[in-house]
Amino acid sequence: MEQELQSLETEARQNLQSLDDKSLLEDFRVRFLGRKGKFSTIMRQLGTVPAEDRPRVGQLANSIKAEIEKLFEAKQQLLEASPDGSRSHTGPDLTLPGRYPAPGKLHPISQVMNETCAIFENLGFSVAEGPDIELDYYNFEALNIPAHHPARDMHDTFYVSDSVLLRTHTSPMQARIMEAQQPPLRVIAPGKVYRCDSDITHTPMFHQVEGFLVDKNVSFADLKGVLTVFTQKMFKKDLPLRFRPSFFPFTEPSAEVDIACVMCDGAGCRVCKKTGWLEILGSGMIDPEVFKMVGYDPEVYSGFAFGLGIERIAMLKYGIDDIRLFYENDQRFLAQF
Ligand code: 2NL
Repeated sequence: MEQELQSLETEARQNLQSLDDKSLLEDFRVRFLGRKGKFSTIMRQLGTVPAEDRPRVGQLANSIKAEIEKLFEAKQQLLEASPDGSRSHTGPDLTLPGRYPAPGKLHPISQVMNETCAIFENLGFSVAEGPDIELDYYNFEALNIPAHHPARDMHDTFYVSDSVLLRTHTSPMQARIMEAQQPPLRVIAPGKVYRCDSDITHTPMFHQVEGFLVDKNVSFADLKGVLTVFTQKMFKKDLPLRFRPSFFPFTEPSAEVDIACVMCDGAGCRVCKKTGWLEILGSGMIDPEVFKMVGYDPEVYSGFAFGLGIERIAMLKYGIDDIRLFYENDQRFLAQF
């Protein structure tokens, strides 16, 4: 009888395992656990078991009945839980394709920033980073923008106190370097800059790379050469360039640099406002007043400097018309780079 009980458990277990339809549950219950079912049938023989074995066999019978009931209830719950009540999902579906972990990558601004720095590093420039929170002195005074100079209005400065501010450009780093080191110097300063301004072409924080070169006999031709190499490496090889006279307080003469429109190749379109040209950076020969401020003799040394906005370069390079897309962290946008 003990053997019969053991094999009943095995049989019940196998039956339940292959049972995959709710409507068959009741049938199972009647066949195994019902009054005229298999378990009751075996139990009817208990009277024939010798009296001294009866307690042991009775105990075994109880535990086997409990086990079958437990398995039955578990199965019942599983089938009730499955949506169509017809299939049991007892494990992962190994025939489904796997899910790949999405690999992380650099933000498009970081990519363009790294690319910009790499181009200048290949031209012999070293990279210097400075503080985002700057002294008014390095952000303005040392760059020939004294208090009440009209150029200050254009910078929409965030002030921390009267003499401390969030840098509005990365030039303060350049002033710090010139103050601390003697020419010849070739340095770029990449980093975040801040201006109180926000619309489709301005964010309150954006990225700049500024560069300068100081030595004896540096001319505007050197500036043109370096910036031509940069724009052609960043965009494409035979890209026409235009140097347009401009004004910055820290350079004289100054020029804004345009490239032939990358959308229409200079034919004129919506992006270049029918001019065929896109402005990509500002530049010039460092003003003798800046040299005097950092203690260089403008009769001995000359140099050029330039500043470019990374977001602007990235927008032109990838044809993006709203700068705010860079800072919304929408995966559908970021995954494209
Ligand atoms: C622009 C214009 C420019 C500079 C930045 C500079 C730095 C020193 C001395 C002289 Cl220390 N100049 N930087 C010069 C000309 C233009 O940036 O439109 N940037 C986005």
